[in-house]
Amino acid sequence: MSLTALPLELSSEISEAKKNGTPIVALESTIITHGMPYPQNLEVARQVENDIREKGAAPATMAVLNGTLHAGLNDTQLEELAQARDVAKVSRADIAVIMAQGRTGATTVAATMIAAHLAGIAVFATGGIGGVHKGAEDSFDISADLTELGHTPVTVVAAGAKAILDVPKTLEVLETNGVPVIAYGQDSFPAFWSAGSDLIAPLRMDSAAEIAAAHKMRGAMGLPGGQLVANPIPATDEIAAATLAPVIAQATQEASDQGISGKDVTPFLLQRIFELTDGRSLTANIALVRNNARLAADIATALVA
Ligand code: PSU
Ligand code: MN
Repeated sequence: MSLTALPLELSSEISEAKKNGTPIVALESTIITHGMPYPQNLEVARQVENDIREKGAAPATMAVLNGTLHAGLNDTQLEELAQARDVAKVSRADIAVIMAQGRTGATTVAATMIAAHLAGIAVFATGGIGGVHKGAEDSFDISADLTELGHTPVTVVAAGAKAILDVPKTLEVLETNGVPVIAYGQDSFPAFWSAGSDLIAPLRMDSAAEIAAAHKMRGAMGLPGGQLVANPIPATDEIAAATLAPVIAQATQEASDQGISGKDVTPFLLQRIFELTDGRSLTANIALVRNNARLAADIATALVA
C-alpha cells in the first residue's frame, strides 16, 4: 500500500505567518455553515479574523474545500462557504472520508483541532464546544469534541458550554478524558450566554501567559490532548440564564418531538433559540466569539514569546 500525500493547503497569510514566527489562531467553520444564518455568519467570520489581526496574530479558518484541507481561507473562499448549502459538518469520524471523496465540509471543534495540529497551530478560538446532550443516558449523544480535547494538543478558547447541554456531565466527561478545564479570570464555569454559573470550574487562570505556560508544560511532559479555556462573555452582552431556560426547554422538546438526532441536534437547537429570542442569542454569540478570538490571540502571542 502506498502512502497518500496529505492535501493540506495553507493560505498565503498563514504560510507567511509561519515563516515569520507570527502567532496564529485557528478558527472553525461549522459555526459559519451550521451555527449562524447568512449573512451574519460571513460578517462575523470576517470580524473575528480582523479581531485576531488587530492583536498582531494571523487567523486560520479551517475547512475542507473539494477534498483539500485548508488552513486559512481567502475572502472568496470564506464567502462561498458562508453561502453554501448542504455542506457536510465534519468531525473526527468523517473528515478523511469527505476529503478522499473530494467533497466540501465545515469543521467542528474536533475536526478543527485535528486540522490545526496538522498545520502546526496550537491555539483555537470558537464560541461553544459540543458536549454531553441532555438525556444522553438514553441517546448516548456525547460530542466527539470532548474526546478530541483528550487526544490533540491544541488549546481551545470557548465561552463554556451552552445550557442546551448537560453541563455537569460535560465537565465529568472532560475530566475522564484528562482535559484541563480552565475558567479565565473567575471561579465559576461560564455558561455561554451568561458569564457565570453555579458550577465551580475545576481550574482557574488569570492571564494568557499562565495558560501558555500550562500548554507548554503538557508538551514538555509528553501528555497528549489539549486544554479548554472557558472565557466568560463580556457583562454588557450577557443574557440571563432565567430568560433562556424556557427557550432552551422549548427547543429541546421540539427537537425530541420532531425526532431530530445525531449531528442535526446542535444546529437545530441553535436555530430555534435564535428564532425564539428574536435574534438576541446571535448578538450575544457574536460578542463572545470575538472576545474568545482576542484572548486566543493573546495566548498564541504568549506561546511564541
Ligand atoms: N456549539 C455552539 N455553536 C456551534 C457548535 C457548538 O454554540 O456552532 C458547533 C461546533 O462546531 C461544535 C459542534 O464542534 O457544533 C458540535 O456538534 P455535535 O454536538 O454534533 O458534536
Ligand atoms: Mn452529537
